[in-house]
Amino acid sequence: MMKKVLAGALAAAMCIGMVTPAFADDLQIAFSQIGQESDWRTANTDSINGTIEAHEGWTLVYDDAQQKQENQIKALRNFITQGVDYILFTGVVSTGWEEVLAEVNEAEIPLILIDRLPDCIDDIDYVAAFGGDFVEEGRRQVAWAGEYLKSVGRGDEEVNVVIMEGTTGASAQTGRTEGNLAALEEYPNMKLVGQQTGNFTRAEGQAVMESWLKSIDDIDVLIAQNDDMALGAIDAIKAAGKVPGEDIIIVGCDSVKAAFEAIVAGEMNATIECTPLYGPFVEKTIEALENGEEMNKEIVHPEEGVYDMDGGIDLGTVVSVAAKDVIDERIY
Ligand code: GYE
Repeated sequence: MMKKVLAGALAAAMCIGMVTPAFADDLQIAFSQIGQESDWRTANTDSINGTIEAHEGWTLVYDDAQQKQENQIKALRNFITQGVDYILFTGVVSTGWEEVLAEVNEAEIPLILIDRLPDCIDDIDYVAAFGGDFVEEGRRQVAWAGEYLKSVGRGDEEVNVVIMEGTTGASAQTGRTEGNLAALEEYPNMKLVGQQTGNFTRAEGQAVMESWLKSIDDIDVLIAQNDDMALGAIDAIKAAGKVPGEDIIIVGCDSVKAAFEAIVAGEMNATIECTPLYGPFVEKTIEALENGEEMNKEIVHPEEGVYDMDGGIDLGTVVSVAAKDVIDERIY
């Protein structure tokens, strides 16, 4: 009798929405985000947080570390104390995570690695990993410039190249730098004359370009490891009375809408795609794990394009597409 009454009360509560029907999979999903340095990062946060918040029965536990490793370590320890069900993690830099990630493992909280992967990846347990192929992105940046120069008859001309790097020690910076430098070997006409961090932000990109324009004669090509720095540099180039996209060839990375706009305006030449839209991957992964599926530890790289003024530059692994043809579809 008592059981019946309870069942009745429960059914009534469910009808009026007091109890979510999916109480069996009420999950707390924690995300330790790096900060908010770029358009890419904003889109990444929106994609992941939006997906989790929209999912029935899932609760988001979010922390923005404001670019500080110690804040990320604190956040991870808080997630453990709270007993969350999943942890999503990207590291502002790649070193120094052994201890805290071992604590996550000891607490047996499934760890999903996204974006910037930690150096200790082979020594920790994780259930899935997803992010850009940074070395390939860096290779594509330089290859685009090299192939473009060939296409306009400047393949044998000696050109001065500067590399504006992302946050020092971030896997997105070390990987892209590795790819940039390896590809430069393939284009002997491209001479590296400057290499400095702009920390993945517009403001620092502008400041670094300002100082380069004062100290280096004749910069022909700027490789900026993200679009925000390229956009900051464009402001500096204009302020110095030069024409971005013509006097200086500019290749960014990420493929955010603001970069497409700069390309369409003729002020930037190309951007290598690195998608920030991780929400669907996170959702699929957690759903699969909840269904008892085994995941493998393979690092999943999304398929990504290259966008420029006219399209048609062949980079071996990908052929570029004109930014004007895709700009309307870009949501970030
Ligand atoms: O390219 C940059 C961001 O880690 C892939 O970080 C990410 C990079 C992205 O701030 O814009």
